[in-house]
Amino acid sequence: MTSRKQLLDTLNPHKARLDLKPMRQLFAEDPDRFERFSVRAGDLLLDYSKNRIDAGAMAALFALARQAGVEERRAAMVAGDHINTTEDRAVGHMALRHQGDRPVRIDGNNVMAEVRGVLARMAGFADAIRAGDVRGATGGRFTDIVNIGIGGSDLGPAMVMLALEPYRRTDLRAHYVSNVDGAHITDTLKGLNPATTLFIVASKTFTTDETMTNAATARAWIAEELGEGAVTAHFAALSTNLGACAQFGIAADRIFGFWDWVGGRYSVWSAIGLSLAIVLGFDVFDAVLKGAYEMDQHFVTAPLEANVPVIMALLGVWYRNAFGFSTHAVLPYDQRLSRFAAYLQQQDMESNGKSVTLSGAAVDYPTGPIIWGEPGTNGQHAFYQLIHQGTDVIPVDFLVAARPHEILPPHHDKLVANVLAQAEALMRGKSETEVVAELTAQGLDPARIKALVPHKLFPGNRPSNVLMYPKLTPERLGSLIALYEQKVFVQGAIWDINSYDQWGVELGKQLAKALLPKVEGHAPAEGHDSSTLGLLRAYLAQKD
Ligand code: G6Q
Repeated sequence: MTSRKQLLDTLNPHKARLDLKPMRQLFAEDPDRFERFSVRAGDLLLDYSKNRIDAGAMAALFALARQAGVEERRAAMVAGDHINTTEDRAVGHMALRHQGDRPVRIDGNNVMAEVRGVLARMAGFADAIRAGDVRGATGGRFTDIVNIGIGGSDLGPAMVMLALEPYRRTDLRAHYVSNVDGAHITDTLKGLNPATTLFIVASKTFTTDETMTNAATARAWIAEELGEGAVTAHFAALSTNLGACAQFGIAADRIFGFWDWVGGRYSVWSAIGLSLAIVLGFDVFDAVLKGAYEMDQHFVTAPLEANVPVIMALLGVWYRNAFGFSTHAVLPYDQRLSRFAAYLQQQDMESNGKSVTLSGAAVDYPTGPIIWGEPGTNGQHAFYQLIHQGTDVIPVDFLVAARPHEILPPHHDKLVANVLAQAEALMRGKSETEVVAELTAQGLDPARIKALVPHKLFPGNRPSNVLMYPKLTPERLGSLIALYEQKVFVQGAIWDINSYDQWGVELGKQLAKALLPKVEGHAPAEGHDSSTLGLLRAYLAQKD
């Protein structure tokens, strides 16, 4: 049987060929390069022509996907098989946004009635808050919704809330408290009126220490300000652990459940989206689900050669495995996607930051890259220097909407000119001849030109994708998120890893639990390495 490593090595001759031909030359030789290497999913356009690829390289990548069994694994996910083998679970988040009457089976049961039941309860609760039918204990209309959660129970709704600001009802505000650092909840509660604040405790397990600590602080705040009897009116919960919710004091009709086949970082489509349904409106939340469903349909039906998530995944594998590039930047020219890269960091790095295969063998090839990014144009004035002239090559995804929400010329045209310029600059670079001509035209003397040339050269040949969508609507945002989810799925399938567990977060949690009594000063400072003990003693000497 061909090993994964051998399959990935089939890319090497293609890389060797393309090493001799920079993109500038590829563009010069082929006037149809944009048509050849761009693809659409509905009204979302992916231009991937500014990559170090040719038809032969793409054919090799599609062949790799087929040989690695991407289509079979996709079918297994759709069928509800337990592809999350280490946790023995199905990967069912597509059911959460499924539209239409076709049943979706997980463990033999059609889950759609349950999924839609929770969505209907979320809609009812959200509508009642928006209408002022559900109010605080003292009769005040809710104005502030504080979601307390972390990781998958925070990043998705927090990112979407920022992205869909134009859809927010102006008399409702959402806040997201995640960090166990007391600064986070303190700064959030500052200025909030307890009488008009609703807390949503978002925790699949309802045991996560950060969330439980913040929830207890919020609970104490309500009890102190409005009395213990007010707690029930000011709390709701999103969880699979109904017993623990009840114990906390949350009323049964304020608990919105989901299922173990929904991974935390894939849960924005579930009850975890309640803050969105309240502050943006359920119709907006529902439109996000519909957009994601459209992308799912594209992903499961389009041939690999025309499949946007598959192509983006394969380009990622190309750079990670054939070229050895270790990071990937996501740079939205869309200010409201300011937390999109942070969201994708979890989605991608928690999913594909793995170094053993499904069968537990050590991988002998690189897997998930480091994902990072900030919105353009801000990044241009910060870290783009390294992307253009640094010693690492960083493949980039640029995202941009054709139409803004604001009619505010000339802002949007300037934004678009910048994103097109960055992609063009990365691809073409600036040659020595061009630099010399430019400096000569500026009237510089030859000695000065000679000294400056090496500093002003741009190597170019640096890859980027451009994703262009008509407007950042709820539907398109849903499609974009689902696109990246499916990209991560395809890469996980090619790397033969489990994208749906996250054992790597466990060790730190265990050690923190063991250290807490020592940090609190209730247990002797012993049993650790000299560094940990040195820091512990330094802390104990300084703590109040
Ligand atoms: C995501 C992870 C993780 C999880 C948080 C919060 O895939 O599992 O980020 O979402 O640890 O967990 P709870 O929702 O259980 O509090």
